[in-house]
Amino acid sequence: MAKVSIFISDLHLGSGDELEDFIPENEKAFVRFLDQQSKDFSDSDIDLVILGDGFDIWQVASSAEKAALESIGISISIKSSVECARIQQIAAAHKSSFDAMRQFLQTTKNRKLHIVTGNHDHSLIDNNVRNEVKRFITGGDASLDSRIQFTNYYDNPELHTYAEHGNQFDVNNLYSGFSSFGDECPGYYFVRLFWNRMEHLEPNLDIWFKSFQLIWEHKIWRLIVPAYRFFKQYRLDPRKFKRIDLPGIPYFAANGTTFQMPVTGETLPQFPELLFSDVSDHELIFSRDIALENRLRSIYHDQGNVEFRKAIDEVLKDKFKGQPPTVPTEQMVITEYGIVPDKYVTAVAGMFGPANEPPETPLMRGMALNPGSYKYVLLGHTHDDKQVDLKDLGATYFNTGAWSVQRDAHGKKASRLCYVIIQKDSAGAVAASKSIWKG
Ligand SMILES: [Mn+2]
Repeated sequence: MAKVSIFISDLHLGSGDELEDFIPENEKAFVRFLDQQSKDFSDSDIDLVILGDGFDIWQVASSAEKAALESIGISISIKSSVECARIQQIAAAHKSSFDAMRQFLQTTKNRKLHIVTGNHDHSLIDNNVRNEVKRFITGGDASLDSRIQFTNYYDNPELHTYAEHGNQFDVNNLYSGFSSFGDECPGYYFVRLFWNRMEHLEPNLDIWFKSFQLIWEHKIWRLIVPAYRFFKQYRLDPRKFKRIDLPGIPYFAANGTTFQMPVTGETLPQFPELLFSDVSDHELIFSRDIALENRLRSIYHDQGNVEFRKAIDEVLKDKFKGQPPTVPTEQMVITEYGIVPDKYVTAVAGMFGPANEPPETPLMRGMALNPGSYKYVLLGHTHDDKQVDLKDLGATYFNTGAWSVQRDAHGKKASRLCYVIIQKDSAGAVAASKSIWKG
């Protein structure tokens, strides 16, 4: 029988409130997508793989948490019962998706659903949380129980394919013990203490990687002071947890003492150090990134942005203890152009090596992928779909992008509903393709 694996990732099903990223138009497209795959591959064995962040448990938050005046008012402990209740909220908001997954499985017995653990749904490590997800997908049809599998990676030597979510190659979302429930990564605390409160103020800040670009483009100046305040609270929160920060720079050292908190992470694109680190520079006011510095200088001196200027002046006054520097009017010359290599491509290349040996890149599977045996490696997580041929290794890296809402540089909806299909025909030939679902 012909075999096929269908990969999608990063749906980010939420509780249907203002933090929701799986918007109704994407959900309708998902239902139609499953129906079409069901028909297209009616005679095949199908593995449907949700490659991480299928559920956005991090972004299921109570009204009190979203509107909290102080970060300390937001619980950061992970409890199985609370995580299960969050799954119930997600299932209630996305009945059509759960029904569609059930129908997909019920059509023939030759279908499995593999739910790979990501970072936003890392609590899927816990059996109670898994059972809760399973309960809503099966809808009581016990014959489906064994065909829903939870896993930290998808390994299918027959299709020469290996896949995992990819957050372990992103230092802001890296888990020191991925398999243990409750041991959260820096991104978790950032989302619960900072990000959920920002998105509560402006629901259109859907994708936090690009959110500050959106603020500059859309002139959402009312977010500047809350961003500064929330981030400062998050950094100074006395509880012990791993934080996102700029490497090597202590943040808001209290009373002149060095702040002893575990610090990790890397610069977030378009996030100016003025708001997000303790850098106090009289020349580079906003950022050490010259392009961003120039951009924000010109916004500051543009007469049309009085509100931006007022917000920045307030932040500068607080940060420089009442003696704020003057924001220069001239633009700085950009002298260095660096091409940043894609760290995920580097990570994938490092997964390969002699069979049964640990590779350079620690992957969920443990042992290296033997070149020749493995031809396709898939990751999600970045929300940026990609196909890169690793010619030396005779392999291809796919990124499955995202099914949650995405926005372009101008803030317009620009979702790319990416899926990857890897199939083996009845003659034994394996082929892979990446597509964007338009239906
Ligand atoms: Mn992720």
